[in-house]
Amino acid sequence: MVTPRSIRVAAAQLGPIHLADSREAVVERMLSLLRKGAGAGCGLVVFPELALTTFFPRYFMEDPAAVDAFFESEMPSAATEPLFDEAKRLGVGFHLGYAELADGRHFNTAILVDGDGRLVGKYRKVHLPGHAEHRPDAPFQHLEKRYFEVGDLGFPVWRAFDGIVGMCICNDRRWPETFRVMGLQGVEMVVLGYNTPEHNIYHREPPHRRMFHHLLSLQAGAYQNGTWVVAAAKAGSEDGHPLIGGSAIVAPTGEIVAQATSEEDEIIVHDCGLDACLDIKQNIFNFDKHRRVEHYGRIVDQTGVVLPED
Ligand code: CDT
Repeated sequence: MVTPRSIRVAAAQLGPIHLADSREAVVERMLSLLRKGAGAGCGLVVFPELALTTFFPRYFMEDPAAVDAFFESEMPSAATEPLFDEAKRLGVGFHLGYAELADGRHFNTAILVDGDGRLVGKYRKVHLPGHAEHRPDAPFQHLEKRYFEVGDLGFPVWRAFDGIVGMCICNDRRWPETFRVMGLQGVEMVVLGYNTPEHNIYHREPPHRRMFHHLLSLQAGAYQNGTWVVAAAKAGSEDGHPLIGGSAIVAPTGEIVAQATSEEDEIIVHDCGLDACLDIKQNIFNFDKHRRVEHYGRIVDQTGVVLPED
């Protein structure tokens, strides 16, 4: 008899982290969420993007040392070692986003660690939103293009947790290409963290629309690739700068099966049956049968829009 494959997973939302909060204090909060996840029987706990500090790309900094203070040059670092140790002791895997300084290069990075404490994989954010130049007139900055290089690892997936797992980070979730590249490798669960400001610096829009687009992106990515999606927010007001909550677990049908209700530290849990991916993968989105790559050339040959001739 074939046993059904299933991962009980927690999205571990973090409430606000202020500039004055130490890494050690944040890791204490993460340990509490990790233990809650383990107590609920989870095999995997998903933490947010840049989980160890405030969302620092909102600040313009000229001093490279001030920027580097937000980065980790080793992982585990002294501050995060307790998280690795406790996860291994509990037999729980985790996903963690952090700012990575690697041989002088800066990336917005996430890792996946299994229940034995083994590093399964590393992902570096590809779609960096925002701008590189200081915008003194804006109410806050979004300087990811200044502080990070574009990720150089692509969108790999890994065999882990009895399934096929991939990662992306925040803005990546808005791009169908992100999910499709992993879908083409048979991904069954995409885990991701995000810091999404409640206000759009480019044009006015109500906060409910920010939430709508966040959920729309997760749900579309899940359904169109027949995969679970587990998304963990850093939420709430960081030194007066609000971030949306809405951490969610989405089924391969595109339906939301669990959603955070607060903008504080909170876990949401779901049993994700991996064979639930099969109906979508083998039918409506059976890539092998139905994709028409001969008509998709523009997706990789062209970056911006090319308008038709007048
Ligand atoms: N962290 C991150 O990628 N945030 C972006 C904000 C976009 S507005 C510049 C997001 O897509 O949620």
